[in-house]
Amino acid sequence: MKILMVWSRGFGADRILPLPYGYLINRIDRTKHQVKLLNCALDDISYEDPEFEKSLLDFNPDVLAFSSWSLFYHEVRRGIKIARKILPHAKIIIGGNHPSMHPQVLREDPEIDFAFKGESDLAIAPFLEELESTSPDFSRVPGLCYLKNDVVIENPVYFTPNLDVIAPPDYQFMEFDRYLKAGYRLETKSKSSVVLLGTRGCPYTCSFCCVPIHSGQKHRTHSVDYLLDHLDMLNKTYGTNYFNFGDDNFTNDMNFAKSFCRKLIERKRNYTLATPRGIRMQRTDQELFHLMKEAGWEEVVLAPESGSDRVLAIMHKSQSADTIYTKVKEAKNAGLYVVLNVIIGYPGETLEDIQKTREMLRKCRPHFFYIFNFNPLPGTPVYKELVEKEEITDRMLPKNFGEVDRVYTPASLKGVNFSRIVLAEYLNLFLHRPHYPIVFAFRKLKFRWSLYYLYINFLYIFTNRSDAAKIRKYT
Ligand code: B12
Ligand code: SF4
Repeated sequence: MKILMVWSRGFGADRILPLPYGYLINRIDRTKHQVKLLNCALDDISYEDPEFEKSLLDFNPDVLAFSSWSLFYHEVRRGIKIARKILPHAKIIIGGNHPSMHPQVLREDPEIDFAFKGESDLAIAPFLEELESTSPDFSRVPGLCYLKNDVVIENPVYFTPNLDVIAPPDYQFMEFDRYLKAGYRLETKSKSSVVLLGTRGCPYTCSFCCVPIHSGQKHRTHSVDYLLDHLDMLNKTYGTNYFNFGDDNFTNDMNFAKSFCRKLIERKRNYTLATPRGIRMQRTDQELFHLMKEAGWEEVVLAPESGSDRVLAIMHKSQSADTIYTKVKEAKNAGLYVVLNVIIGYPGETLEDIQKTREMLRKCRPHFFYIFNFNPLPGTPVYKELVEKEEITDRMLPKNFGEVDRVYTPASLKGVNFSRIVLAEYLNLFLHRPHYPIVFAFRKLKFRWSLYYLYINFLYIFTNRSDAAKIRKYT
């Protein structure tokens, strides 16, 4: 069969790699199937471009694959509609975070033939076998979703307990060298950075998060040797020396994290490590921070989410606001640069709660922080709750978390100028510790983006449009 894997332009070539396809290709027998990647992000192709149509017609695939996070589904959905018109007989399949959390896409967008839930590494080969079979039995494909009599059938997902059976992604197929040439860099000015996963899954149940469902509640780790060899392979092949662990909860198994650091120190590599998606505060201690520093971490991202215990309880964060003070101190003691992530505008949050978050940021004095808008992500517990209460529609899609317009604002915070709050906190940090944000900006070469961000916030303060929440719908 001919399979065309489509990677949407919206993912961008500067920060996000087509990791799903890098993993899936390892599981497809290429002596039997002809597989091609249509990388619209790297080649800057929009679905409306004639080049997209030409690529589809030239290759004429039997299977057309799409991958999507909810954030990017606006665009992916357009691509699917256009592709269906160009290739009426191809099977259209979709995987990734969005269909995984919201398999109802099958009913909402009937152009899609099959959707995949959870991780599909071990599902893709059996799926292709069934697709080729004269009497297919799709019920045996883990995580596969399809329509039967207008009802969405969802096969149980299989999360492999032994992550090492999953080989590192195929970087050649992902065209990693072209990414590097196109300026891909993640969290660093170094041109040779990469994102990789050392663990999958998370045992916590924060109500805004899709990870426990999408990646499973059992935290699974690769072996330390597998990971170190993965780093060395990337360093040897691509000169990569800045490694971002994109894990959801890298340090959940602290013994694993410590042993990873120790072995890396023993190997005497000069790598820089990072965990840009944040590490869970309770899954750290002073020894771990010291080991991370020695192994090559320069900064740690921690996600207290809120300085209000009331909001933390609503979020099911299983953490108290006090923890953050100790953890910031420990990380700073180890010589690490500390970045905090917080969310504002959570359902049930009041101005008083936001005030507590602001106080926490001022007292902790991290080197930098990000204040994100709350975005209800499809399929998460909080999203379902808001749909039930009819506060949002079931077809609502999130926006980029840093955008000024909000997709949802709780009744308790209607009329609040969020941009003013965000800007005030950045100004406060700047006034009290001017070197913190400046060093941060220069380390990451994101200075023009910081200026742009401040400019947008400034604009919104004076036009007072920050509470103009717009609900985006599919159509
Ligand atoms: C690592 C990571 C990143 C990396 C980039 C990863 C990359 N690919 O290069 C970085 C750190 C850059 C990043 C950034 C962001 N991220 Co992020 N990220 C992740 C994370 C942890 C893993 C994503 C990943 O690549 N996994 C590896 C691949 C192999 O797994 P996968 O995509 O799930 O694919 C598997 C299956 O889904 C399936 N599959 C996928 N596609 C397809 C297609 C077909 C046809 C088939 C059959 C199967 C299939 O098979 C794959 C193999 O098993 C996820 C959380 C998670 N656990 O999923 C969040 C996540 C995707 N990120 C998220 C967000 C919000 C962001 C940011 C906006 C954060 C921010 N506030 O700035 C930014 C946006 C980036 C930007 N535009 O600048 C959200 C998305 C929410 C949503 N529902 O849309 C997630 C889900 C986290 C969360 N807890 O909510 N992220
Ligand atoms: S927010 Fe972090 S700790 Fe909470 S469930 Fe998601 S990955 Fe786990």
